[in-house]
Amino acid sequence: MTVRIGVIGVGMIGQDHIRRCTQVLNGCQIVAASDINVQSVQKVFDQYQITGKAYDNGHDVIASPEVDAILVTSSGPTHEEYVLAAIKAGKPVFCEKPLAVTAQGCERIVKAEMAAGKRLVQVGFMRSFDACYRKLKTTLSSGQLGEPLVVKCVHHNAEVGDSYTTDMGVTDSMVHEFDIIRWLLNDDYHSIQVVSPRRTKHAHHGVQDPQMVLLKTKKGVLITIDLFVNCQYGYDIRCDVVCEDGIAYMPSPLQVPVRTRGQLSEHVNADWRERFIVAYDIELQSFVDNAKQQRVEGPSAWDGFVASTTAAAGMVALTSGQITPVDIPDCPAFYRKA
Ligand code: NAD
Ligand code: ISE
Repeated sequence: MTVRIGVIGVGMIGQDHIRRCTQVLNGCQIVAASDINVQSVQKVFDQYQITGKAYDNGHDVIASPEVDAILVTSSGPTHEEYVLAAIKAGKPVFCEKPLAVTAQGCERIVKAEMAAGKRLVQVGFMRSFDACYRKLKTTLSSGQLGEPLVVKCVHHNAEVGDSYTTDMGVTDSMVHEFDIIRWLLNDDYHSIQVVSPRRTKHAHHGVQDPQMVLLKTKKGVLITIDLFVNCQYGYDIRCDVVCEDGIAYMPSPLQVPVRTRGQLSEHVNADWRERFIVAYDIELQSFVDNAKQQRVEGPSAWDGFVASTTAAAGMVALTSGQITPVDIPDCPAFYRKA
């Protein structure tokens, strides 16, 4: 069976996912797509020689009887509406992060999915599909380094566009760390603080960049996130875990360090597309394979809710500069993993 996919939003990641569904993955076909700028849909269809229906409204994609499963890749504030509509239509939906831009929006999705009685939502947190994070988790789980004490994360983008705001540092970029560190440590957050250093001259007017976040987990692990979204030199994601009996450093994706002409150098990825290319392939192939079996796995609406709740506390902390509690309710049995 081929899973017939409808895509909502054909911006940067929407196009990249259309490329992978068309040229990389097995068992799926793009049959429809929408964007508020409908001409861009036809352009993407032409680029990948797709014969599909172009709509100017995401609800038409969801309602189409030709569409089995939905990819929501439009801008963050539009996600909630489309994910709720997909749940109502009973169609599996892969939604790029953030699941919704508010914790309340994520909670509405969680409630709608539980009322539907089965998982329909996978959130586009791709890092748990990345080989480097998986190796790090295997090392930590082996117990050879003792208990984790401190996690040092780096999240650097070369640059961001004009529409990027200070808040997005927390709600759009650091949500990846909020999700992956919970997954890595099997722990939940207790508090968050955001510290704002001197601003870079490269930030667009008014944007606080860099930002430094300190999170504490319920077990007392301290996490630092060094976010710098206009670092200029490339896309750099790092994660070092200081444990009782040693330190685990997340490896880099396969790179060959080179010594030549008096220099030692190593390629730095240009952007998230390059750094996580394989992880995106695996997460979407898994969505497609599961959709064939009428099921959904991977990062859940609950994971999306926890990340956005942590981001909401981060927003309070950003304004106050104070250590702010992160209040996450108990995970419902519906989402508890075996
Ligand atoms: P983008 O601005 O390039 O694309 C967004 C697209 O959505 C645009 O084409 C816009 O016209 C369209 N759009 C806006 N409102 C719409 C609506 N109501 N219906 C249909 N289309 C609509 O942004 P992007 O970088 O592609 O990001 C899109 C989403 O993907 C964001 O939520 C972002 O956080 C997420 N993202 C995730 C990753 C990742 O690493 N997982 C990377 C990049 C972006
Ligand atoms: C972007 O939206 C992503 O999700 C990237 O993975 C992240 O690194 C970047 O900071 C975000 O803006």
